[in-house]
Parts: sequence; C-alpha cells; structure tokens
Amino acid sequence: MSKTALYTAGNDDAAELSFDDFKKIVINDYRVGFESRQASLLGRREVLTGKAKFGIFGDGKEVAQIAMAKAFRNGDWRAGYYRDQTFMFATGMSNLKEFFAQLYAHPDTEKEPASGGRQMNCHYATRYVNPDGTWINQAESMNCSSDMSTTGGHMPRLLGLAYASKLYRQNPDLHQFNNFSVTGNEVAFGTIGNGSTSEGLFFETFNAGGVLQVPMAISVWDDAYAISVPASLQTTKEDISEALQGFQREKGTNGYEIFKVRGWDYVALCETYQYAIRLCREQHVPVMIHVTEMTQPQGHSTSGSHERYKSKERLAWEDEYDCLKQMRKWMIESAVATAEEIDEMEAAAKKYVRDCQREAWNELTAEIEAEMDETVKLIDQLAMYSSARDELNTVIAHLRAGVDPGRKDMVAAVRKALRLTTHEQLAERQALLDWLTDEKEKNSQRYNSKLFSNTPFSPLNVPVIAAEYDDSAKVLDGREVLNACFDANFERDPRIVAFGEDVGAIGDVNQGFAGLQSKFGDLRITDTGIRESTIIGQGVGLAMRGLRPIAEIQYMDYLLYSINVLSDDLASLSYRTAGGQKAPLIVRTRGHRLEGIWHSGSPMGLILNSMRGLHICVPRNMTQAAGMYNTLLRGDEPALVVECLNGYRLKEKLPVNVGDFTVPLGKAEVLHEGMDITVVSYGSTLRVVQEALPELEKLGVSVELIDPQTLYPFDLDNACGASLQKTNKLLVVDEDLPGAASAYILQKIIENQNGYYFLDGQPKTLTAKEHRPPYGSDGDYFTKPNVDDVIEAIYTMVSESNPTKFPPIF
Ligand SMILES: Cc1ncc(C[n+]2csc(CCOP(=O)(O)OP(=O)(O)O)c2C)c(N)n1
Ligand SMILES: [Mg+2]
Repeated sequence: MSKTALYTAGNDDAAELSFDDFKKIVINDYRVGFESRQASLLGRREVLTGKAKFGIFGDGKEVAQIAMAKAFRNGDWRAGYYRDQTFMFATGMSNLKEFFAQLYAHPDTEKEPASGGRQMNCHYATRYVNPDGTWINQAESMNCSSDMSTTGGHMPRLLGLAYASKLYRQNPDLHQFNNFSVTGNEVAFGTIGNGSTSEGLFFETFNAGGVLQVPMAISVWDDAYAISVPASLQTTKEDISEALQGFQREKGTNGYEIFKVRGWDYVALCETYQYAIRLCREQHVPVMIHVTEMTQPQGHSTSGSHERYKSKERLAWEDEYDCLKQMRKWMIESAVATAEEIDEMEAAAKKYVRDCQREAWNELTAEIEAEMDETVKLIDQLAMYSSARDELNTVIAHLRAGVDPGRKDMVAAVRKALRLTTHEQLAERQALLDWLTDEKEKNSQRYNSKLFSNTPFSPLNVPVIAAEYDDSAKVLDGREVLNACFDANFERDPRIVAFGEDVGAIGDVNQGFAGLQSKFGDLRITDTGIRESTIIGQGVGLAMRGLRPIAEIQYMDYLLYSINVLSDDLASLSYRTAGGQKAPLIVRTRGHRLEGIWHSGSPMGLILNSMRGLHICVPRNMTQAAGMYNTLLRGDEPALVVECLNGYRLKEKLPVNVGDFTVPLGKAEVLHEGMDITVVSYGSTLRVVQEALPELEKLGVSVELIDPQTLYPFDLDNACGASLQKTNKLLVVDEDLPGAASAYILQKIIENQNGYYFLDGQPKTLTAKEHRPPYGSDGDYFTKPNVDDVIEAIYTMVSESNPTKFPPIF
C-alpha cells in the first residue's frame, strides 16, 4: 500500500512513515472499526431490551468508512445516510457517547448535538450555527449536513454542497469569505445504499454533478440488499457502477471517475479513496466509489431479522467476508499485530464501549430521576391535605412502578393529580400548577422549538423601510421593477446567486433577470437542466455554506417535482437539528392564474401543509415581491415566494429605493376600508376582488379588503380579526381547491384571532372547483372565482343579514 494512503482524517502530513508508525495507524484504524461494531451490537441490545425505541446501525460497513475518513479534511462536507457511524467516529465529528445519547433520545444538544433527541439513531449532523445565530468557521471544521431517514433524500443537497466549492473557487469576489471555503478546495462526500440508487433523486443528482463538474464524491455502500429486496430487483445488471458506465469521463468529455472496490479490502480501500478524493479536490472532477461485498451482520435494523430472506449460503458468506474479520486476518498475515495483541485490544475496546453506553444512559436517567423525586414530593405534599389522597397516592405508586419512566410520565401524573383536585384551593396544588407551567416551557424548548432559526438574523427582525417614490417615478412593467430589485441586490452582495431553468441567458421566462447574466456573469445567474429536485437541493447546499441562493422553479405547478426536497430537507432542517443548522434559501416561483392544467395551478394548501419551516410569501404585485426579496435576502430563514403569473406586464411605479425597501413578513395590509364585510384574499384573486369593488359600491355594499401578503407567517398583528369587530362578516377568496389554503386562513382568523366572537353569520370561502383548471378563458371562468362570483358571494352574505337593504339577486 502507498504510505500516503494511510494518513488519518484531516491530516495531510506527507512525511515518510516508519513501519512502527504504519502499524500504529493500522491498529488504531482497526480499533475505531471494532469499537463501532461493538456500539452496533450493544445498540441493538439496548433496543431489544426496551431502553431505546429503534436501532439502525453501520455494522458491516466499517472498513470502507475508515478509509473514507482518511481522505476527509477540514472544510469538507458529508451528506449521507444512517450507516455512517464509523466515518463519524473516525473523523471525530461524533463519538460513542453521543451515539448512545442519540439512541436514548437525549434532548440536550450538549449531549446529543446532531438533533437534540429529535432524530432516530445514526442520523448525524454537526452544529454550524452558534447559539447566537452566527456561523461557525466552516473552513476550519469538518462539516456534516443533517441526515434524513428518507433514503436518497439527501442527494440533491449533496450537489449543492459540492457546487458551493465550484463557486468559491471560480468567482474571485467570493475568495474573501474564507470562513466558508478556502478557494473551493473542499470535497462534498455523499453516501448512499445500493438500493437507494434506484431513487430518481440519485439519478437526477448524478447527472447534474456530471454536467456541473463539481467536487462531489459519492460512495455507494453495496450490501446487495435493500431491506429484503435483492440487487436483482433493484439495479440494472445488479451493479450500479456497471450501469453508470456511460457517465465515465473520456478524453475531451466531462463526466465522472468511477471506482469499484471491495468493502473488506482495507488496503485497496485506502488507496482508492486517497486517489479518488485527490482528483476530486484538486480538479473538481466528481467521483463515484462503488464499494461492493459489504455485509449486514445484524440485518437491516432492529425491526426485523435477515435470516427470513437471506439464504444460508449468503449468510455464511457474509460471516466469512465480514470486513473486520478480513482486516484482522490481513493484519495478522502481514505482521501488523499478533492475534494476542488484537484480542487484548478488542477486550479493552469492548469495555470502553460499555462504559460509554453506561455513562450516556446514566446522564439521561440521573436528570430524570432527580426530576422524578421532585414530582413525587410535590404530589405527595398535595396528597397530605387533599380529599383525593388515596387516588393521588395511586398516581404516585403508578409513577414509581414505571420501568425507566420518562418526562411524559411525570407530566401525565401531575396533570392527573390536577384533574383529581380541581375543586381544591390548596397552596400545594398551586405548587403543582407552577411546576407544570415551568415544565411546559422546558418541554416546549426540548421538543417544539426551532421550526425556524429564530436568530437575531431572522427576516422578522429585518428593519422595515418603506418604498419611496419621487415625482418623476417611472411607470414600468412589473417584471422591470423586479429586475431593478435583483440588479441592486446582486450589486450589493456577491454571495447572491440565482439559477433555474431559463434563468441565465434569457433572464427567466418572464424576464425578471433579463440582462443580469451579461452584467454579473454566468456563475451568478445560471441556467440549469430541467431538474426541479436538484435545483432546490443545489440551493439548500449553497445556503448551508454561506451563499445566498435564489433557486427558481419555473411554474408553481412544477414545485411538485421538488416537494420532497422542500418538505423533507429544507423545511425540517432547523427543527431536526434543534437549530444547529440553517439554510436561508429563497425559492422563487410564479403561479396562480394563467391558462391550462399545468400552468395555472395554485396549490397553496399543499404548500402550507408540507412546508412548515419556510416563510410563504404571496405578493399581489411585483413591487410587493421586490420588497419581500429585499427582506428575505437580509434574513437567515428559508422562504418560498409565489409571484403572480399574470402580473409581469401590468404597470407599476418604480420605487427609488427598489433594492432597499422592505416588506415585512406577516404584515397584512388593508387595501380598501369598508363597514359591511371583511374580504381576505391574496395573489391574483386579489385583483379580481378589486375589480369587483366599484360594482359592489354601486350596490351599496361597503367592503373591507385585506391582503395578508404572506400566508406564513399569517397576519401577526391580527388585522383580519380586528376588521371583523367592525364588519362582523368574513369571506375568504382563494383560487386553491375548496378546503385548502382557504381552510388554513379561516383557522387562523376564526380560531387563532378569535374571529368567531365577532361574527353575526357563517364565515364563507369562495374557491376554485375541485378539479384542475382547464385550458382556455371559458374554462377558467367556470372554474376559478371570477368577478361575478365575487360580487354575488359578497352581496349574498350582506343580503342574508339585511334583505331589506340588499334584496336578493336571485
Ligand atoms: C424514500 C424512502 N423509501 C423507503 C424507505 C424505507 N427504507 C428504509 S431503509 C430501506 C432500504 C435501503 O436500502 P439501501 O439503500 O441498500 O441501504 P442499506 O440499508 O442496505 O444500507 C428502505 C426501503 C425510506 N426510508 N425512504
Ligand atoms: Mg443495501
């Protein structure tokens, strides 16, 4: 083996190794692998004995990960899946105690930094956001983007992590941001199981990486199974590197370097990773390392047993070709260590892992036991004076009898005690109530916090600056107002990039970026292939690495092709890392009215229900959109902006401060004041309602029209609820399906803002029909709320409460 192949993670020292050094490194490698294996074995036992809920482990994948870790350097990134514990231990990005803390769902990020007890075990992440909301120095640390359970779901993000290095290297204006990159010398390491390469996201990412030529190193851990489904049912030719041969670069073409190596061959693995990663890092050539002949000594997870679906022959082969057994054999054969030396080291490693497990368990249970004593004491004190003494003592006995009780058991006991004593005015009861209030706050921090980053840099804290117009304000097409806004922002901040289908050369299909590529270059305003999932993933990865991406999805209807990435990855990122990671990606799209089934959708309910964790902006015109972009580009949370597809050519006045004025999120605007009814609408239907106003006025109806402007957050000042105090009637107009976004808006106003209290009649919604909108203006008229529908809906509501003043039309 070449000696350089052996250096340890993060170490580039090229000094020659003595045989003793060589032995030390190999023995240490084996120890890391062996400890990891012990953690897997012990972890499974902890689940089967009920101390943890579920276990999925990296046994059978240890040796390749040790080799991969040797090539990993400061500034590098990982986007991987649940088999990578050995890599995490070998790089030092995680350790055994944290491994067990996560298995036990320890909710303290000091103990379980990856997710604060929110994620299943072996779902890794490093914390790159400081508690004060600032970024850590990523160039000086090893970085792991947060894992997800959806297999293949992380691949689009991997593309973005790698693409960031390309931008940092090729755009000299970015070299100053050396907290994030040292001129692009980083590699984004991805891992994926053989079965998950069947996912579309894998292929989309793979192709895009070959086109973009980014430093992305994909390792496929091939154990020939995906739970019970064998390779023959997963992969063409049962071999992913064989199937992908067309991506192999040739003289004069772009493409990949593809490697294939066996998962139990320590020497070959070290050499392959060293060669492949060097090429990837230095030349930004994407590489794939297909690691075959891996095993699963304990089967897929704690949910089942692989003896059910693997043949005796396969199981016997897996036993013989266990990577650690093979490495041990090689170490003895090549005189690195004797069997006795290894036995001794293994015994010490076993004990060490046990100790780590016990410590992790004791740390969690010691906290809970102390809280338990306090809880029991409080209930006991109440029992002394309460007439429900016997029942309260039963509650205590029940709580004490629980095996490994958790916080939920204490809270449940206290809630029960409070219910048993509702009629008693005792100081001891008040003490319990106070305890519960305190616990609610603590548990809300533990389990419900950080849906958004909520840092001082949140877009909700961006100062509000009004749009200003001078006397000679130009009146332009809406698209030109947006264009001027983007121009000013690109000038202001070199970290801003925009990309998507047709965004570059022609400046998007509606020309918001027209002329900007020739001004700022194609690294800043960039065309992409038709690949919505990886457009979003590209944005997620860039945003994680300190850049300010605007990822464009050409029409809102195509958002569906990226919804898995938006929902699973982007929207859950802050929550699933308990605020340890953020990705302030802005997703730009356009939608609502136009023509045709796939060009006029307004699936806002789908968006609201799947993307909590993103701000959802629905500007009624391009000036409001510009103000929202100005806000979002200065904040650190992700957002979706839906522009009105039919608004680009409508005339708007250009503010003099078009790149600086801000539209605050969650600030509803009363567009028309009135007394008889409150109408809430947004986006394109707002214009329909505005069109209806003159006729309604003639009919004597005074309408108060409110534009929430953002659906998430929704009307933080309760403008809608306040309006109902005056009008007592509510109509929500929306071009989504019945019961979709309009139901969300109703819930906000009626329930959250106590709107029900002021209503003198049934609140109503006017929405589109349940089917997709047909092509053609007649189809549109009979499907989406039109001006006649709006007039009649509003008139009917006022007529119902005052038929004398407003005689029925029909
Ligand atoms: C999108 C998605 N589909 C299905 C699953 C259920 N699932 C979890 S692991 C797994 C098998 C994955 O096999 P492979 O990619 O070969 O990885 P391995 O576990 O064998 O290392 C499946 C189907 C999932 N988690 N996510
Ligand atoms: Mg597999």
